[in-house]
Amino acid sequence: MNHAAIDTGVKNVNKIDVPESWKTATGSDLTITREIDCDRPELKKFVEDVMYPIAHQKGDDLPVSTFSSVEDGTFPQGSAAYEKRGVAVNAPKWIPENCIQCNQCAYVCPHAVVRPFVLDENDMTKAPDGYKTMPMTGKGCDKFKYAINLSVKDCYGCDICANVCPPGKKGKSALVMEPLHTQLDEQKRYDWAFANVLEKPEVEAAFKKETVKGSQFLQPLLEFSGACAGCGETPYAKLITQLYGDRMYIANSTGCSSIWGGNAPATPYTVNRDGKGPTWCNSLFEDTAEFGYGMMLGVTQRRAKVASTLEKIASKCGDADLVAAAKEWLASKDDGDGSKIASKKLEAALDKCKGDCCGDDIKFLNSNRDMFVKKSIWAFGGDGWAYDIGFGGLDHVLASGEDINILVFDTEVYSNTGGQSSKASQIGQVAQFAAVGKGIDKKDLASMMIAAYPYVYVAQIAMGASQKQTIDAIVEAESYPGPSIIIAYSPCVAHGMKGGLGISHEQTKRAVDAGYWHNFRYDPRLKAEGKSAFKLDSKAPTSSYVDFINDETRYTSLKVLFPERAEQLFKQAAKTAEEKYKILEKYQDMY
Ligand SMILES: Cc1ncc(C[n+]2csc(CCOP(=O)(O)OP(=O)(O)O)c2C)c(N)n1
Ligand code: SF4
Ligand code: SF4
Ligand code: SF4
Repeated sequence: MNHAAIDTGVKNVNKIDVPESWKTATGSDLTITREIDCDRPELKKFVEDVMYPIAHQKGDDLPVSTFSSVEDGTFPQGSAAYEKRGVAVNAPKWIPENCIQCNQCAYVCPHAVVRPFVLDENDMTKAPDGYKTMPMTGKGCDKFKYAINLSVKDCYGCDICANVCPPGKKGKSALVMEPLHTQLDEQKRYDWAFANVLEKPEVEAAFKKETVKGSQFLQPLLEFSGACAGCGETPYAKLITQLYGDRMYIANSTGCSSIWGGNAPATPYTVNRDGKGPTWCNSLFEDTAEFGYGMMLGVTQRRAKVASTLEKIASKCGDADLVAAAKEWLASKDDGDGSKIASKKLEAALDKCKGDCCGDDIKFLNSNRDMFVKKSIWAFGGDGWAYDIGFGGLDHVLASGEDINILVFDTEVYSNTGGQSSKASQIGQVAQFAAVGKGIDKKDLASMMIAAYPYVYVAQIAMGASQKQTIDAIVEAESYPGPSIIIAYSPCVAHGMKGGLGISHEQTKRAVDAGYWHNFRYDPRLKAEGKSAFKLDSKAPTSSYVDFINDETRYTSLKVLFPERAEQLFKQAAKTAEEKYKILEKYQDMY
């Protein structure tokens, strides 16, 4: 087939005359002095002075003095929003009359391009021309209008949102892909909504933020990354930032997630209206869990000092308001949302306090306000990190019993370096260093952790198979006051899905239906309640394992090169998966 394509190409070469003037063409002046409209001075300076020149291949010309505000390597968050690459061929168009307001499009978009907005009457009077809305559904929300807006210049045209959008009213989809140039006006509408439409408390009351729909009314604090179109890693990270991004620390392993997460000079992690967003850093490929552990220890020590100072204040301070605020903070300091409310009150009391009786303590508290809100500490990385190179550290950190969350993007290969086999690769899978198909089974990291450490929260998730189980696991892991690990099935270009990554959610569902991947959760808290700690979320397989893998070139390429070995390995893989499901069923009684 490839030879025929090449031959056809050669036969159909057409001569195109280019203008004479091109012979003497000179480069245009790429010394960029483009001004951006941005109310964050540090970001404006960075984008104009650093990001744009680098993006225009002028980085080498920048004098050292340009970096005077970022000499320690800290880049301001949110610069990716100023790239506006406009690379999609087709971008989605929203058709309100078919929309059922499920928010799934926003949930799955790998690039955070799709957002639902909720408008009140006042917003509506200011909406720009052509702004489309529909009456909002939901308890207490009938006074609002609902809109889906798209930052189309950041879209990659992956199709995932349109494929996931359910056939709504009249059986028609509410998102259709149209040529990008026909959708560019939508950018103005998105920008207007982003800047002007505020969150509505009634919406949060009607739709809990820990649900698929409710989570999508929250601002993603990871947006417009440069991951491949349709990347299966980013939607998990985006969702976590929607839930916890304003109080989150991320230690990121080297791999795709450190590249789409921090592809200098642009930074896709961003901040909310209060200037709060994830603190993110990449150390090395091999030490991410330890790096996150260090972040956790630093935060724990600093917060412990804040707590002991407030205990002192609560017992001896003469400012009654401050004493009340200190007591409230001490009671809720370990509760994410509760600590936010208590911290606001504490800051207000500190603003009013003159420090007459507890001067040094007040000074200390004022200089440690960033520690008031409880932090959500995460280590992110791929399977190459978690299963192989960083496993020793990951094991050590989970064994510590400390409150830290680990998210593994399981693409079943080292994606960022071209697809080398890892211990997460499956039997029969072709990858670099497994050119004849991997001969042995995938390492069962989740079972190892469950068996070794009864006090660790462990989950396997696959967003395409269950959006609900994904968010449930994330919420449980984050709220568990001990170590947690979530292993997330992440479709990747390296899988060679025959329909492309646009169908990755359907394909992931097939992976679970065929027993290729299993979703489950092990929550130590349930044991304490006298229940089984292990919940097998995947049903028994209902379709053929081999049919599923036959739709991905990481497997079918083995059939082309080594058909007999392929047949033998695929059979072995299917049998192993079947046995694995039976073992998982037993876990429900064992744990
Ligand atoms: C010690 C070390 N070895 C090798 C590398 C090169 N390297 C960078 S990322 C990477 C692969 C990462 O794979 P994985 O952890 O699975 O993450 P993914 O890219 O799949 O998200 C490798 C081998 C490195 N940075 N450090
Ligand atoms: S096509 Fe892909 S990148 Fe574009 S909005 Fe839809 S899901 Fe997002
Ligand atoms: S997925 Fe489709 S139906 Fe659901 S909110 Fe998005 S556009 Fe509307
Ligand atoms: S190579 Fe795979 S994991 Fe990496 S950005 Fe692309 S799709 Fe995502």
